[in-house]
Amino acid sequence: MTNPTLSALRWLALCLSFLVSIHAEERMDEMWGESTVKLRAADAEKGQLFDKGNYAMFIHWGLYSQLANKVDGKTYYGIGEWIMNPRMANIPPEQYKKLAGEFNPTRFDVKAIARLAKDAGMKYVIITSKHHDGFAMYDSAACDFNVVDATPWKMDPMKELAAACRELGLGFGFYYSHNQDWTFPGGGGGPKLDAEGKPASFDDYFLKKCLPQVEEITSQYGPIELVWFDTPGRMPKKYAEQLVAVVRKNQPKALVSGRVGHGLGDYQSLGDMEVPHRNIEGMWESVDTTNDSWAYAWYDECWKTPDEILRRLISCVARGGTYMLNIGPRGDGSVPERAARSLRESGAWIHRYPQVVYDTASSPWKHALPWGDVTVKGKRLFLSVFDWPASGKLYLPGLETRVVSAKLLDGKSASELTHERLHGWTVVELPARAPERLVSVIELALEAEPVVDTTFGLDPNGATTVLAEFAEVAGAKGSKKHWMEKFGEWKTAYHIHQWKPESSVTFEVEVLAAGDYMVDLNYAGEGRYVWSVGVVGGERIQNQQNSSAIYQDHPIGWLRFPQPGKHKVEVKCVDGNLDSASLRAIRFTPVF
Ligand code: JFZ
Repeated sequence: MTNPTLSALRWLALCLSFLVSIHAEERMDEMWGESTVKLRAADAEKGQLFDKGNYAMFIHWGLYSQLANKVDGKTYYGIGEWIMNPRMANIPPEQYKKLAGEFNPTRFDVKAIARLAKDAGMKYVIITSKHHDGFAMYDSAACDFNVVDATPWKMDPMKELAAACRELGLGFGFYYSHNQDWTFPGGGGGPKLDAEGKPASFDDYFLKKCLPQVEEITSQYGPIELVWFDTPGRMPKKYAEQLVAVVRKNQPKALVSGRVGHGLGDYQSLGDMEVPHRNIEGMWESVDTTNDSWAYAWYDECWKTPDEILRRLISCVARGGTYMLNIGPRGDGSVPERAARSLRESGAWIHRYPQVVYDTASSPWKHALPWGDVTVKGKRLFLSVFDWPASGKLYLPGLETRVVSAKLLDGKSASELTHERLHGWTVVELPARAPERLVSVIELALEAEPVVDTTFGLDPNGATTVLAEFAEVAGAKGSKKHWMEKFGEWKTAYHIHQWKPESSVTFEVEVLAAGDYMVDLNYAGEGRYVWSVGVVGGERIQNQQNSSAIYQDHPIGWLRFPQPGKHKVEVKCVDGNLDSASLRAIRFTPVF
């Protein structure tokens, strides 16, 4: 005989779980714009915003923001949150700590910032809880060098910001500098002696401040999306393991950034300000900033346009990653209006084309195309056209799956486009005018999931650049190089160097038609170089051009491709200072 109460309870539980799943589906619908997300019961929430939202707001805000890179009337160029560091203004810790007494950001508006992230199309917000300077931007019992105890403002912005984000269906999380702490004795890069003049160890910092603060930020601000640990340096693994354990204990559904160190993160964090050129497997993110500094810098008006934001976001998602874009509020808490405008305008586009960015798969071409990039949902390809062809034709190389239909989207409706196959290329007829000022989208419906030959097709409409990282290198070396434009403003390039007379660098390309193409080489070096460029089995050209310390395009000449199809193009450096020669790309422009 069944127990009527028990069966009623079971029925109730079943109904509740069903309602929860509908709510979750609706919530996901609301978040992704369409219910393509199948929630995994086990971790329905863990990493969904990261892995399918693909776009987040980063915020660098602290005492450094009020300096805005100017100290005693002198401007220090570079990333503002490093202003106290010896490599910037070299402010002694005790002098820096006095800044807290002036911090009164009355214009910090949590609802406006959450609304900006929402309007931007971002799915969660990650804000600096404690950067390398050691100042906690939340009410910390572990250390009184914090925004409530040490400032006239006496407010904890994080509780309200977390609530404002949740109200708008946004995730929330923290950046935390776990190794570097320049004002706490024993912290990485911090004082070596404590207030009593006794030597301070890293253990002192870790046990008195770091570990308790990570406990605080993961237990006092509700559910968080992720903890963005940063710059582990040479922090021993045991410390990182303890921090990860705290996150797992308090926030089982939160992700831990790759920069926690020792491979303990849930995903890979790429170097700063870098969008990769080839697809990367697994969960990873690019972090970038709306100008060139993470924290507010008075002089930095070098804002990314809405178009640049969309191109970097779409290409990051097309490579398989998540794009986290930073704003640096001023010392008074206000958000630079130009940054906000770029975020809103690019966000308005995202709200019209959610299917291009959210819950999409990476491009089967595994690299960008000359005119734009591609994201995928099952049998649908979204061609994001950054540069609209004046010829009225869009050329898509290598797609081996049959195209059932082609449509031009305009955010509200779709218009059919004619398309044909030509020597293995898909050619789509386009109207003269692009429907969008920023990025226009063509949707291709395929008869099956896309199968693609990823060879670089040389666009008949115009220039195609093939980066050195896609070349076969013999007798030279290909590797990534990083440099700083201004301090902390990192740039990345893959280059081919250590040339020898017998070095051979080969690019495989495909042409739709036989004909002449103008060849340019993008390189840096010292003095003049003689380059030889040849189609294997065909014409070879040679020319001498000068060079400079920065990468520039140099014309080599017209090169003939004898017939349609695939060709190998070999580049040799025949003469010049081979030790300094650094090749970054080759560019082909059809000559008709
Ligand atoms: C770090 C911080 O030092 C910086 O202030 C900012 O917060 C940034 C987001 O993160 O800077 C880094 C860390 C790692 C790399 C580059 C800059 N990296 O791995 O190339």
